[in-house]
Amino acid sequence: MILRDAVRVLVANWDGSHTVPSRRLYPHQWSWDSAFVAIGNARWSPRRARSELLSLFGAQWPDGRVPHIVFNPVVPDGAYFPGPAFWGARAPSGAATSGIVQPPVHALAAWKVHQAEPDPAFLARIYPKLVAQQEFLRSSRRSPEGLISIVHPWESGMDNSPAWDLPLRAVEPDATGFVRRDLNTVSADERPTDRDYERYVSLAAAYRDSGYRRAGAFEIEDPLFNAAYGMAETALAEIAQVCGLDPEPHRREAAAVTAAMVGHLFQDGHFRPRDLRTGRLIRSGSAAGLVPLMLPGLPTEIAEALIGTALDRFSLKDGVLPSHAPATAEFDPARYWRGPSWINLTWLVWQGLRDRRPDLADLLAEGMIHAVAHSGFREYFNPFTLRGHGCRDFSWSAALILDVVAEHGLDGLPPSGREISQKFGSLPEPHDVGDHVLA
Ligand code: 9WN
Repeated sequence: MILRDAVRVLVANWDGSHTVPSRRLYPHQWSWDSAFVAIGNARWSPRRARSELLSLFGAQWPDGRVPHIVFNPVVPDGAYFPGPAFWGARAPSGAATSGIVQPPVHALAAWKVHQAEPDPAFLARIYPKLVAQQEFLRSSRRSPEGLISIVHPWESGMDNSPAWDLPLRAVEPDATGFVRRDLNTVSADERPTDRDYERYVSLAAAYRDSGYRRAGAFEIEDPLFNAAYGMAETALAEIAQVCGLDPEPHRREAAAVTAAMVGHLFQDGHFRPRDLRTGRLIRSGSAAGLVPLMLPGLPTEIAEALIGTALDRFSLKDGVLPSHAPATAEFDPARYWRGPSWINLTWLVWQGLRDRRPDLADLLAEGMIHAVAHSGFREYFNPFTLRGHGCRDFSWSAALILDVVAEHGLDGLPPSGREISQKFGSLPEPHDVGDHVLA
């Protein structure tokens, strides 16, 4: 049932060569969404998975950047804000795109697609594009400490994280009266505030006006983004080997960024973002700080400290990962990236736990399956009640569940899974819970 429904969502969101994250809320192609979708599609249609990645990289810029949105020309400009007219950018392919990026999880996706159905020709085709993506980040975004920076909260993928509250205060809001489209689909109390949007728009406009070259008031070294960059090098080493190329430069780069993260971002049992404007670490409770668990070269004592943090501050034993530590003042269980559980973030941490702590990885796998069984393929979930929030039929929630089930199984959940069921078993069925999503 879950598997069939997941495939149904992915088929409904398929646009001929790629998948939209959500028909109404996000009706174009998004960068890291496509990587997650490819990972899931690899489990039932490797052909679609390859097409998903190749279509995204078809809109790669000459400098190697992979834009965070590739706009579908047949979707009206007003369907999403900010649309193509705002960004004013085009890839050499002719596609209208945004000019910012998202976490580079694509090399990992390409490697997983190949593992699901070996296809050296696909790897040979995508490898140079993936390398160019990394080179853009190295040449345009790397600090002397060896860490990659982001220039907009949208680049983090966790746009409305409380971690960005402080750095965003330095951004002058744009009050020119643009029209938000997201509130046509999702209730305002589950989305960023208007003030947040005014700052997002002002920052994006300033970056656009510099020809997409100069960072504005927001410049951050984010642990999730850097972990994705390091994982990409690890995956590129595997891909290079299949392509008969030298994997060593990729291994060295993965080791270097891992060491830089440990040296500069690790503090008090957690990886923190660093604000390049102040030079200070941001003491936030974002679950982004757990994602470096994915890095195979992370020293054991650091990984153990991180797992301790996940257990103490994120209650990982409950099998559900909140996007922000529940004990913090800014935690909100229903608002976009400020506390709800997201399947992609949980999946990334699950990847990092599978070898290190299979018992905890199993709990997270069961928690993800339980969330979608309870509330459907929603965009995010209340981490205590599993009530669904944001849009419905969200592509990466469906796709990554296919990957989790393929690895973990579905039936015969061990006792920990039954405990989760007992905990949430008395809640009403998904469609009776009075969702905040407008019809
Ligand atoms: C802005 C598509 C994207 C995700 C992001 C998520 C959200 C966009 C928005 O949706 O961001 O890029 O309009 O809110 O934060 O991670 O890629 O699903």
